Amino acid sequence: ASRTPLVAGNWKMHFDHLEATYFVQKLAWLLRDAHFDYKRCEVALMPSFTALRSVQVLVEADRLPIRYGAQSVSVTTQGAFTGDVSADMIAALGCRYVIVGHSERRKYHPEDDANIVDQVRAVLAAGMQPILCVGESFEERRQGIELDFAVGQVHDVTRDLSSDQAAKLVIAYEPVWAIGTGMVATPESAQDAAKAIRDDLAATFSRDVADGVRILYGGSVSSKNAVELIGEPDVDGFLIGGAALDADELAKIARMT
Ligand code: G2H
Repeated sequence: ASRTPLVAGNWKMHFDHLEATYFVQKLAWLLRDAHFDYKRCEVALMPSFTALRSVQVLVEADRLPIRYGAQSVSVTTQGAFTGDVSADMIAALGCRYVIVGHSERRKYHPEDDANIVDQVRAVLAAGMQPILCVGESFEERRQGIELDFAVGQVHDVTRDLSSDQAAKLVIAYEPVWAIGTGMVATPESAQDAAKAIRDDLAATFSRDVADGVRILYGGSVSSKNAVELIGEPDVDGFLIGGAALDADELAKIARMT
């Protein structure tokens, strides 16, 4: 399948708008210096809400081929929801992606499956692409049910979508035990999960849809493990936390992908 890989930096709650613009300039410079081909591999950053407008201004002014997006979204379009940000507001900032259902959101905020489906719908309705995060905790892995668990999390969302909607998804397989821990999944287990997710998409929709959806690996990705992981046929890139806070490291990973 001809899927363009995606390297996406999830900055979580790091970088104010000035740090964010400094980072984007540095990353763009590093990649330009390395003659990086953005058509071969897409690069995206997920800043905090407060930095999105500054990133947009910089990207548009310098015509940078770097994409960006948000880390979560409200399920409602507007109204009395103090502190929430709508999909239309995010789309108005030129965002292409929104991370949905990251394990940290599932843990610290009341984001259950129904809420996550609604976020996916909100993102799609606003013309953006959700990066849907799934993945088992250590407990499910210990029980040997990690594949069923991750596939189940995907299925809970996709069963309510049309084929056209599913085709716009990006899925990030992020085993919770690997997030921010330095413990990375083996290439084989990342491949097993990505393949199981893709097979489920094929069964729910079609082989065509399944072959077009990018499935990323996330969890302690660094320039030390990226090459092996991207060698797997169903791993189409990365969602990167810690290593995406260092422009040199992120540029390195993008060049390897
Ligand atoms: C997983 C990942 C980014 P890290 O949360 O989504 O973070 O690379 O720091 O494990």
